[in-house]
Amino acid sequence: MMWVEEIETLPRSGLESIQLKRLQALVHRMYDKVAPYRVKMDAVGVKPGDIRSLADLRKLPFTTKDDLRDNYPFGLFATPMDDVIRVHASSGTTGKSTVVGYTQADIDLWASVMARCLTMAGVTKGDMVHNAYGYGLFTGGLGAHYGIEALGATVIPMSGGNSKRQVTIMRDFGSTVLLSTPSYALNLADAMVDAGVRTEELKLRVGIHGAEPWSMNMREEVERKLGIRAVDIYGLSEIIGPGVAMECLHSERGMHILEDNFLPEIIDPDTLEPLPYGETGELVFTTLTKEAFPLIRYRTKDISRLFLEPCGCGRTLIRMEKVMGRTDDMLIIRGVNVFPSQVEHVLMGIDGVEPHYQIEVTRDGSLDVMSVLVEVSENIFSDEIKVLENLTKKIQAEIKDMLGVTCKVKLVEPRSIQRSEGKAQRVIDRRTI
Ligand code: DLL
Repeated sequence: MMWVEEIETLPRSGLESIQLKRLQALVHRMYDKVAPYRVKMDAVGVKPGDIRSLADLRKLPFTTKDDLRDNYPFGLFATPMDDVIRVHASSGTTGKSTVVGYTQADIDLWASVMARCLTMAGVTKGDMVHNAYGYGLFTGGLGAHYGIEALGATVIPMSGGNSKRQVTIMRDFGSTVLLSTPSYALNLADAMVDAGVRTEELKLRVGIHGAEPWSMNMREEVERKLGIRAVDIYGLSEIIGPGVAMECLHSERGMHILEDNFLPEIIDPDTLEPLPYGETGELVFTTLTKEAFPLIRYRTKDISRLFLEPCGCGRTLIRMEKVMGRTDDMLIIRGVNVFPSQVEHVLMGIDGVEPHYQIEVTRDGSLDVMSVLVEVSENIFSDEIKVLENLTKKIQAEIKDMLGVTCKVKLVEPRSIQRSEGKAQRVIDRRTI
């Protein structure tokens, strides 16, 4: 039972009435139990009783990463520590890590949303699920693990790393489903080639990849190299971990949000005004059902779009578009806004280029210089200089065409860019401001 039909196919009105009831209870609880949030509500003069409709959500103050940092580590927890049975943490690029907590009910909720996500990808209790998300403070490994067990499938708790062994186990145990970051999936594809294992020797059917942005072209690479169908999964520690939204096998684009638990909004990151469905902006979530670490209007910094068009799978849950960037990973190169995922999209559309790249930004005097390091395939690398030169020019021209920035392109040997076991590091910004 992990397709909760009565919830997932509800007409909007039915779903919204569930959301409203849960929201009202949440706001009361947060106001009573979480002092920093009460202070914020008082500052704007909102009382829990003011939330009479879902539209009243906009009256409530946002929560940001700074709020989490200011109350580090446990200051925003809404239950006594005695009731908290697990913590996770994610390390940000700067400063303190973000700490999140779970009660037993939260862990059960997490397992059930994750199991519902797996179901969207066609995973059933008959599957052998190879879980290569990192175990530990990162939410990926353990979050997926409990979901796989709740579904009744068999979990292989691999965690990341030791790719050679992963390939052997995948083959010997007959793994049918792979869970990993998209960059690590490609890493495993390389390891397969090294070990001389062909895709036909594996039983892999579907890959469930998330935790970092990946372009549609990258998806094709993963599908081709592993001989699988690859789908997107989205989540973040603050909201629960993996299991917030998931692409089903019918969705041409976008992921279903489990909005009976996670209420989404899109806002304009500058004016902070909510945007209508269909418009692109910053994704904001309110957790409707969590106990230990609920959040109201948490600004994710992820850029997406919400849309209600019906999906072939029959679910009425709203969908969010693939996250291709964050408000804080946008590079400004000589005044032009550049997202790493746009560079990836260009690269993956060019023959002879491998899906491994890094963007380095430096400053020459007062001028930003963007260099793209990209691996080329073995046969191209050993080809004549002329071929390499032409490829360099082609990449430069296509990036200029698509993004409007001139960049340096450096073709590097196969396997020379550092491989990730979890999230790939795509950008090295060496500018000092
Ligand atoms: O990455 C949770 C997760 C684990 C999701 C495994 C999916 C699979 P954090 O480490 O807190 O949590 O990082 C959350 O990663 O705000 C996004 O910027 C990014 N992210 C997560 N999933 C996707 C995705 C986990 N499918 C942050 N596409 C989020 C693009 C994603 N970015």
